[in-house]
Amino acid sequence: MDWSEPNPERQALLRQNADMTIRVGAIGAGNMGASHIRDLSFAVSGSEVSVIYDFDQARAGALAVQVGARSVGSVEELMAADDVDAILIASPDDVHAEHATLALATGKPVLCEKPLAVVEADAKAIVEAEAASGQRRILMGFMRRFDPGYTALKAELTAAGIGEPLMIHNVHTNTSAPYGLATERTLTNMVVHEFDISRWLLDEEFASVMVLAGKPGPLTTEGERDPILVILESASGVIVEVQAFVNSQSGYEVSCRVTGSLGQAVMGDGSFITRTKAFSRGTEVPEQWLGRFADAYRLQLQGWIDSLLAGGTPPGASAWDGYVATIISNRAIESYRTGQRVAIDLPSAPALYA
Ligand code: ISE
Repeated sequence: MDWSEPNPERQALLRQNADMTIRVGAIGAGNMGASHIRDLSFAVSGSEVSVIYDFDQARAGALAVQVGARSVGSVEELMAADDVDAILIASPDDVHAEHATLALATGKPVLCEKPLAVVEADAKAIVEAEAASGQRRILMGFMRRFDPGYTALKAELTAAGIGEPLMIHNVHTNTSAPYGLATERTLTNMVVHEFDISRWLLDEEFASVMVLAGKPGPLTTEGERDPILVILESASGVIVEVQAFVNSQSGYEVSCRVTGSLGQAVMGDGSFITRTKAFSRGTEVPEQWLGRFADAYRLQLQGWIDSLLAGGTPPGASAWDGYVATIISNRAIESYRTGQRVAIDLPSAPALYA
């Protein structure tokens, strides 16, 4: 069932549970965590945020006051709380795996921000633990799968649209390095989105990856490379390129051009207004991603809450998808380090993810 669009079946299930509210415990009150917490409190129906943890306790406390939650002093306390039905993980990338492992052990449903893990072995352990539990509890925060732009693009990849996809070119820029620039982090934090969304668009796996790091931009940290070009080849031979530039200074942009067997489809940068003024014409470019993907984040959260109220499997990317994205990013790091094209061999998926 597609939980991201209103439909009668979904509405009937929701009516049955109309008096229920999912109380979310949120780990992380930074940029992303605060955005999710506000959405779950004010923009999504059927949810509230009951408990917040952040390593910066003042930040957690201030946000808790705004949304009518309470803040706690540890992750363990949050996870065990009786007034937490579901857990949101929006902590720093390096501790996602640790928090997802703890959250799985509680048996509560989890929305985990990307990446599932920075290191492949950690992602593998989470998938094994979830598979052993026999139930899909983790929804991965690959929100682009809910973005109206990407869903419209996927709809083009049919005989009625541009036909079979043959080549994809992505551009992904950030204005400046959000947490200091390390090229390997560009792969695990930023290009990980393209690893996931391209698998989803193509509906097939990747067979190899190659990272090319050319001339560094003027703000690139000594010893690091930015921008980079990542070239993936799918099992059937589709070439997917990702041009990633963390320190672009030009603003935040995500675009995707698919060359198909019958035509081309381009998802632009999300700017819908062209202003003409003072004898020039142009569009505004956001500084950051929260605005560009606001709908995607909200639809993802609503889909998650609806699936919990209806007792169904969460929509969107699974822990398995998170694991595959981590494997690809780890092979991309190997390619960056060695300068070689690196093969991607995926293990077979446990039955839970079939
Ligand atoms: C950030 O962490 C995100 O997840 C954004 O969606 C992405 O576009 C950006 O490049 C990342 O730094």
